[in-house]
Amino acid sequence: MSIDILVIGLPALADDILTRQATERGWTLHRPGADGLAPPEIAQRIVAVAASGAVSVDARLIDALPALKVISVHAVGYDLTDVAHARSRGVVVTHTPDVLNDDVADMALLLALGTLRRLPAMDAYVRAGRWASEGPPPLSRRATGLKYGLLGLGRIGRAIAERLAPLAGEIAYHTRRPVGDAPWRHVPDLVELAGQVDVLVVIVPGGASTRGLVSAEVLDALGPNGVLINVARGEVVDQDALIAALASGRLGGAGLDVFADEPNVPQALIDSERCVLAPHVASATVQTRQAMADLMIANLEAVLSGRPAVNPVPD
Ligand code: NAP
Ligand code: 8YV
Repeated sequence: MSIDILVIGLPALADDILTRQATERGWTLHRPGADGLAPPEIAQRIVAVAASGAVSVDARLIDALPALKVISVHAVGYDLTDVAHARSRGVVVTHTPDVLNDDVADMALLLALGTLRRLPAMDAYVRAGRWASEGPPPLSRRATGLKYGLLGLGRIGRAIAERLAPLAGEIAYHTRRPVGDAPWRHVPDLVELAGQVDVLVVIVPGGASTRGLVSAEVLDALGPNGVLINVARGEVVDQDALIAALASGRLGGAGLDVFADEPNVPQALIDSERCVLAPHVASATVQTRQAMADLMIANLEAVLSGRPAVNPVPD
């Protein structure tokens, strides 16, 4: 009996890996139609969905698949999957945690150092011949010895803190609950943390509970010499407030891998010399995307074989 899987929006490498392995496993892959749903003639047979973390797996899609057993998300962030509704239908939701911690933490460090030392602007300065014609560029800012704050200290947040520890003057963090074994200072209030640090790194899940968490008030507390780094989800930051703070000089700079309406980035951010921008690539290395694809497939294999999922999303 064929096992029919709906594949939605996977990054190219993951799609290639799944396609190659499907044949060996007796899986038949299907793609959604223009309406975003499974083709009607096979919807009744779909037992699994394999989806990027960047696509919505909502109640409408789930309810159109009466035989669905598992939604395997190719991401650690599953904020675009209606987990509550899936569970109400007895559908298991899985994700791909841990294998991407190092890459995302590396990107957070890269964005912090690149923003403070204005690396993209320096690169452009040399390429434009301005060094020869104008002499040395303006001075930038030392990264070592600064006070770094983290919004979020989970799997990736800890990896970021460990990378910052050798160069930071101090590390503090804000989470809803202190992390028992963390050697860094917990600050119960985000605005208070922002007021105490030079660089604030955002690494919390997306979704309703964190939407707009980095508000105009937080950005003002971070201040005109403050730098915001976001490798979480664009929606966690009030993007209009961020643009206004940068334009008015009330915020010193921003390093952003994620945006409110991807892949659309506001021109104000593109034009800002105090921003370093990346197209949601924190996990986008060959090695990590291979590991994520392997984990996505292992989760499919486990649930479709009647075994417990490898990485079910937490309750
Ligand atoms: P995790 O291990 O679940 O950690 C999440 C952290 O966020 C925890 O410390 C949690 O602490 C904190 N948190 C959650 N809600 C909060 C709130 N309202 N206020 C303050 N802190 C809050 O997750 P992870 O593996 O580190 O991944 C984090 C997120 O990074 C993912 O969900 C995803 O959105 C994003 N991500 C982005 C990329 C990229 O390509 N840019 C790649 C991977 C992941 P408490 O629960 O105690 O508050
Ligand atoms: C990518 C991510 O968006 O893991 C996440 O939460 O945001 C990134 O790894 C994901 O890989 C897209 O499928």
